[in-house]
Amino acid sequence: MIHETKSGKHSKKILVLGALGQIGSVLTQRLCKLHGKSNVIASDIRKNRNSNTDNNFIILDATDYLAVKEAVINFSIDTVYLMAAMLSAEVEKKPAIGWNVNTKPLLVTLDLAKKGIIKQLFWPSSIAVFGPSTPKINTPQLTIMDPTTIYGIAKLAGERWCEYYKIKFGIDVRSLRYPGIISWQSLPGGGTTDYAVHIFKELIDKGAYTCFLKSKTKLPMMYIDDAVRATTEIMSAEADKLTVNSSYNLAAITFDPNQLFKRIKKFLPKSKINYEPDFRQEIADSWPKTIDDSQANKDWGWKSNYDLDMICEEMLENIKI
Ligand code: AKB
Repeated sequence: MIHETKSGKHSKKILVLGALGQIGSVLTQRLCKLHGKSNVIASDIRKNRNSNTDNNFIILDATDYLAVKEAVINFSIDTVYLMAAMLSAEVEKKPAIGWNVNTKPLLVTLDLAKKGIIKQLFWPSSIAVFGPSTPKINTPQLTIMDPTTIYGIAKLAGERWCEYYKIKFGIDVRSLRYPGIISWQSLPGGGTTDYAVHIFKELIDKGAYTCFLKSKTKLPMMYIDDAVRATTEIMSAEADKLTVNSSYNLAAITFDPNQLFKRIKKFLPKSKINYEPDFRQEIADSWPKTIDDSQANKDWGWKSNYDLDMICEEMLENIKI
């Protein structure tokens, strides 16, 4: 259902599933600004102690078909951002739960979209869809995909489901392959790229950080503001401009732990780091180092804004987590 705003413009009625997560929390705030607070329903499986739930917040299990359907109908939702997820390292520890969390809500929402109950759907994919045989530098949009994590396998399967439903049933589902996301609003949990957030907090609090990846492990990364803007931009792009039916490559910057540490040290000169790589090293080694996102640029004008210095400044200024 389309809703009339005060300005007379038609507004979307949005449900965010997983609204308290690393991306979901910032995205929800942005959607409230863009579409009006009353048009955004934030939901998550539980309330967090520190989370900002002053939006219209409901407890909702994204894997529960009937509960999601009921929420969509009761709140006259037309657009769903499905941000509920478990990240790579956590899923390796709990593969069955991780598989369920990362695949079931997508099937739930795709089915509701097929039935015309949801009109537009966003679903996040990841650079984890790539694997050891994928070209690591400037990884193309379409290339070898042989993920070696359950998380990556779930994301790749999800991309295929999105493409299938889009082609077969004409549903409007849009998706991005997020790189590692750097944010100060909430601590990420269970990801392989999370060191790039934890390092800030630890160096501020303790002046020292033990990194779980090797110093020269380059990975594609992105600041939260870029990630959220990419998400809202792809959702407002004209449908006939979108040539990728699965999920778009998305890129901003690439760095390794040593390069990030050196930049932070400029601001916090007494900082120290040491390296104790664990099982996450193997995951990181299987992922690309740089991503070719030229298709996103061509189709809907994507361009990142934040370089490493800008990210460091924003993180050090804002970090309270
Ligand atoms: C993770 O590290 O698992 C995520 C991702 C790259 O999808 N940040």
